[in-house]
Amino acid sequence: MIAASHRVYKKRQKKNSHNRKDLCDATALLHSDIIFIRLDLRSKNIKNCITEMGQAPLPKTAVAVFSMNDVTGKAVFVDEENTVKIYVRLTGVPPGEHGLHVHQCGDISGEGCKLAGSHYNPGNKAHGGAHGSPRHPGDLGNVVADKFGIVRVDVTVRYVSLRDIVGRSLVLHVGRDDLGLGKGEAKSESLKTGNSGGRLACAVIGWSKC
Ligand SMILES: [Cu+2]
Ligand SMILES: [Zn+2]
Repeated sequence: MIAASHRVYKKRQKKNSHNRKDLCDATALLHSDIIFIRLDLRSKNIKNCITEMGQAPLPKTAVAVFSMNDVTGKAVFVDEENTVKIYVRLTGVPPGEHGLHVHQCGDISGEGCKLAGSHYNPGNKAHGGAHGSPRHPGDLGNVVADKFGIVRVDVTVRYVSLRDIVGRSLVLHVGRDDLGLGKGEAKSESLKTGNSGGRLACAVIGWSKC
């Protein structure tokens, strides 16, 4: 099989023409009946663009599967236009309200989910609920377990995408989240964590329906 190579285009960039930075060399390779065009791209942006085009689109759904301290079930995250819908379905949860947050890290090993880190809070804002401002993008408010220990709650949050939270963790707390509204001595911690107490169970958020 014979291959022939011809340099068909070569133009040095002009000092006052930044467009030409990106396409400095092009080489056509004649291989059997196929012509391959090789471009030496010198712009990082164009390289990144082509790299992204070559990747499969990200899934629109993620899941956090719980199996810890009698808490089992899952939360399903669905990416929609500018919002993420979260369908929380759990059993084995002590009756009552429990704070629910996306935490910074996806490490759920060790005692009490501590390696999950703090609330996902890239903008360094004060803690809040699932809606309004201020809030951490990881703040999902409270979920309620009924007398049978079943949680069946749907939460919709804005200003966060699955790309931001996959690989992090979802943490269910022992107590109720005060949503940043704590007063007096409770105020300081309220603005950080919502005073929702220890971590009852946690699960890694991962892509699903891939
Ligand atoms: Cu939390
Ligand atoms: Zn928070």
